[in-house]
Amino acid sequence: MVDFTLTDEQKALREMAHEFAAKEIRPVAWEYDRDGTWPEAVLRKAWEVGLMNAHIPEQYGGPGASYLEGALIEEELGWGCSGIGTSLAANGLATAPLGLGGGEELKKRYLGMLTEAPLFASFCLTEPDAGSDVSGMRTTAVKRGNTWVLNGSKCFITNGSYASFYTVYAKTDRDAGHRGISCFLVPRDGTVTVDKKEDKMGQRASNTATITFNETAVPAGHLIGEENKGFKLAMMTLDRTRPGVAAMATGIARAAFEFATEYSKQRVQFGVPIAMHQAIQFIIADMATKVHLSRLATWHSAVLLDQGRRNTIESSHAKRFAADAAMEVATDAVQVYGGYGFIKDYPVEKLMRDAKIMQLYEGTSQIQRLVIARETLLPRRVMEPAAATA
Ligand code: COS
Repeated sequence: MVDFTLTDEQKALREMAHEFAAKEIRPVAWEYDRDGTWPEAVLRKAWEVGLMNAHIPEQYGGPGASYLEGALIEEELGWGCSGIGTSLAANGLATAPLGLGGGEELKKRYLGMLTEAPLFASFCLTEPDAGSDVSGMRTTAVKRGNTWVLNGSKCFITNGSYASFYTVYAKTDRDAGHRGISCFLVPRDGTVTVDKKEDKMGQRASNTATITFNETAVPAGHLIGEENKGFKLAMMTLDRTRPGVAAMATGIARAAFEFATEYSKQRVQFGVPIAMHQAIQFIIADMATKVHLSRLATWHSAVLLDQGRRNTIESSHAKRFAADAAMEVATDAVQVYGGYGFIKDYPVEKLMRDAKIMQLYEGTSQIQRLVIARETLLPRRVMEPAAATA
């Protein structure tokens, strides 16, 4: 049966996330954007009300929200401010590989750490010379006795400056391409250097840093999943997190659509509100359609995970469509505002800057198309294990 009706609990969760976004995020979002500062007070409050780490299962102290529920939260946070939303969601990305492949001790300790205090973790995949091409990474991990020793640098790491631990991908067999990558849990210690906080175009409230590992040793038990199986773990992680990114993009698009709609009812040109002109009505109509379809694609990709099914193509559909739609809708919102849209005193220029990253992070729109094309032309037959909740 196909049914998009939310349960009363899901509606209440969405309402709670919306209230938080309206009362705690919106009033300060433009200030944090201007200053590019870490929104610590907001993040702490979000942690207290349970809007961080929603994905962590109950046995590790989290609420164990479903992927659909996670998407409901992320759309509201994205509506409030996607920079702050990204900071709030990044623990989900960092801990997804841990939930999928981590040993019980590791999960207890590190998932538990995030639910006991408002702490952060980061996902370390991208390198200066290995963005879309994950297999090109140069960070290495070498086994020495009972430890793994990591060396290398990761860039564009969300929450990197504030993370207490990192999930890090490294080459454990340099000559084996994607079959020579493994994933490790790396606590922050004296051998981990954090630098180069990026000065970004948008999502300026989120922290983005470079992390360097210099002879960083972790116990053998910190290997997540199997040795040399890290690439698949990364792909399975992205299957699980792209619905959340699509939800965040839907939130940006919805915010831009709402601002533009309201403005079009108030702005008078040629003697009538511009909403009376068909030129504007058609822009508003296309915005409404894009928000609606972004949400539908997002929910579908999340629900498949909740049913324990593979969602690779659906999560790429959702991420690609919602990210491109957010960019288009935010750009059109600026168009509806006319010259005022270009001015920082008005809200939509921030949304246009924020939307851009949605087409870039967690796989560019071109990478999503690549995945969609491969899944269409040459579908993988291997069934992955049922989705874990983290
Ligand atoms: N789930 C499980 N396994 C997957 C998978 C998925 N979604 N996608 C691919 N795999 C497996 C393949 O089945 C293949 O397995 P074998 O080793 O058994 O053959 C292996 O992984 C390699 O797959 P593929 O040949 O498709 O890998 P490519 O190197 O061509 O890369 C892309 C594929 C480009 C899609 C991948 O590198 C990618 O997603 N890049 C973008 C990374 C990204 O999003 N970065 C953003 C930063 S992270 S915030």
